[in-house]
Amino acid sequence: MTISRRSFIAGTALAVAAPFKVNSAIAADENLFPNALRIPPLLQPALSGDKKVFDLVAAPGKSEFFDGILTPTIGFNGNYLGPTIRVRAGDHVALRVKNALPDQTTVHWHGLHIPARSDGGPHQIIEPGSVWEPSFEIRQKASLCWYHSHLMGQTGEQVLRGLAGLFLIEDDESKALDLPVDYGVDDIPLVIQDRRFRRDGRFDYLSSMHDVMAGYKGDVILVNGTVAPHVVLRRQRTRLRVLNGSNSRIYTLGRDDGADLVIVGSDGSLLEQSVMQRRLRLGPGERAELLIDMEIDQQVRLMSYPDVVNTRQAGPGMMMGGMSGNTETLPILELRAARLETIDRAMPTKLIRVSSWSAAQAARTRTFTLDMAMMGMGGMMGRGGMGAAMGINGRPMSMDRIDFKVPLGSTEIWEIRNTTPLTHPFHIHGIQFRVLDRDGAPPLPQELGLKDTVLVDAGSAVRVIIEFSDYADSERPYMYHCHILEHEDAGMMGQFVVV
Ligand SMILES: [Cu+2]
Repeated sequence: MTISRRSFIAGTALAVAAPFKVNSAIAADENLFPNALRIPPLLQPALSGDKKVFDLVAAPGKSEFFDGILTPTIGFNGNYLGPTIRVRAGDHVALRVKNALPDQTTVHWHGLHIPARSDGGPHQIIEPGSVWEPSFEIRQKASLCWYHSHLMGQTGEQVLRGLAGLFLIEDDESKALDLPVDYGVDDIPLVIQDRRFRRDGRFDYLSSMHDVMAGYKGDVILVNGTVAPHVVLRRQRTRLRVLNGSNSRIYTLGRDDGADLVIVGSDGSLLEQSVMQRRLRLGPGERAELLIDMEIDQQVRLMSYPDVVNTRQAGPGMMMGGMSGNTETLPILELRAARLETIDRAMPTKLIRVSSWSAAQAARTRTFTLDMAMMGMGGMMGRGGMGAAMGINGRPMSMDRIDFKVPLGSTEIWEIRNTTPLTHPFHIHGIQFRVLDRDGAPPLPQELGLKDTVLVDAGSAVRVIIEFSDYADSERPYMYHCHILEHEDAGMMGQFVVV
């Protein structure tokens, strides 16, 4: 079966679901990945004294995801998403974030260990026409972090329309490993998102109660804002820096040739050693760094596969049964190697040392129980009167309530308990943690690095251990929340201060 590019694209726009419900016939089609992957530009800083100053402008635009069809979007310094900010550990960084939108917004630096006043959560509102100027020092390990809108009650919609970008941190330790670092050449960022489109090209968002309860799912995959992308590789070894920037979809990544993924990094650091796995589950807000060695003329497709374990956990007959796991096969990206500069180096195995803390070091354990409840229409939370009431420990997020105080310098265990029928990605602002255990079992191999977001499956409990260092502020809180953005917007969030 041969589909011309034009009919493929047009078919996608008009009957969006069809081409992306992949089956083996489509997987054999050469035209499945017709579009060159867009690479977000690196943002060049201005230098002011010892500071690197980065300028971002959030503004409305229009994006042509499909030929001849314009989608209203918002972006930073462009129509959709934002440029990549790259810094080094030890840098003094200042940002000037101008809001050229007609609405309020905020910009949260996801994964950064910085003072709460600079965190960009719901309290650091940027009014239309004004400029927000946070500044901080980079005091953490090399990692792929990101930035995105965090406006109270509207994070899901603003991120969906395009308010997100990458924040790369480098350091000497990672440089010494000889990993690929040539941005856009052998160091390729991948922001994976899913979207639904209306016939007029607009994003379709929150059309049903189901979207709020289960989280918004799209039937078109965008990578860096590119539909059906391929990337042509020039070097034998490539580093893929993957962000799940979706509102709620969990991906189970794998290669279509059955070879293992080589995983070298998680959210807030590289791993201690590389991990070989056939599949990698990545929840919203989570990141992974992968290495891939290609041969001349080889093509490899990165796919998202059905997730048998998680689908079984959700179980038949449960209210949310089947919504939690991945039930579909989705094409993400085709890697194409033509002429390659070859290298003669084995894949690295030992990587870096990552600090860790034992349970005995913790001053206390806090428990967080995630709540989802159905309510009648006109319920308490969500836009458009959606009746979903969500919270943590029995109460929905309130901007006026600090849920607890953490003493500066203390080490704590946070136990996240999920008694709901869905998997939730739990994210904590301002720190990087280690996963201590999952239902008492050791963390997954790909979690043996620093993390700020962790998947907590239905009916399970995950314990993470955190050291709260550096930044005390009794007035300005950090957030902790579910990174299914519809859940966050519906109240599955809380606030703490470090004092
Ligand atoms: Cu959730």
